[in-house]
Amino acid sequence: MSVKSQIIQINSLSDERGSLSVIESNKQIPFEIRRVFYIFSTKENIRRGFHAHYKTRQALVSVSGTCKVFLDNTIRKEEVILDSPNKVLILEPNDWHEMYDFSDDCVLLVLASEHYDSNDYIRDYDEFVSVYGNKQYLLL
Ligand code: T46
Repeated sequence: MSVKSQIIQINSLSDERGSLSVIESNKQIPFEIRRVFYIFSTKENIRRGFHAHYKTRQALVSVSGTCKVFLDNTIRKEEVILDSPNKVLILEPNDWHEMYDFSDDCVLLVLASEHYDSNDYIRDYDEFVSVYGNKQYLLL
């Protein structure tokens, strides 16, 4: 697990027809993909997320439009702007995250390392700090 967010730039295959981008397990992103979901038609001024995970790693890419992601791993807080279908943000389990400022046309694609399990979520910030806050020295 890292203390800095990992942003991966992938290459598009572009020709006279347009562009195609590829993300494969353990190639462009550092984990096996077990689940794919996407967030779209997000209403104005909505903020989503507000959680970290115990196990799940995720890759976020705005395949259309833009949005912002706030990250907090208890020792650094950071805002990342997802504004390109070739910019992939890797979220580690210890990254508390919130997504906001979705453009009307934003489609946020998420590739996850685990199947859906509601027990893998840490939705209480104090619990998040107690789970990860005193372990950060291990991540440096
Ligand atoms: C995350 C961010 C980036 C399912 O039934 N299966 C699923 O795979 C997912 C992702 C969600 N759900 C259900 C659970 C809720 O009843 O869909 C509903 C909305 O999910 P949630 O409120 O968790 O959505 P976000 O946008 O707050 O968070 C989601 C992911 O859940 C989360 O893992 O990291 O996107």
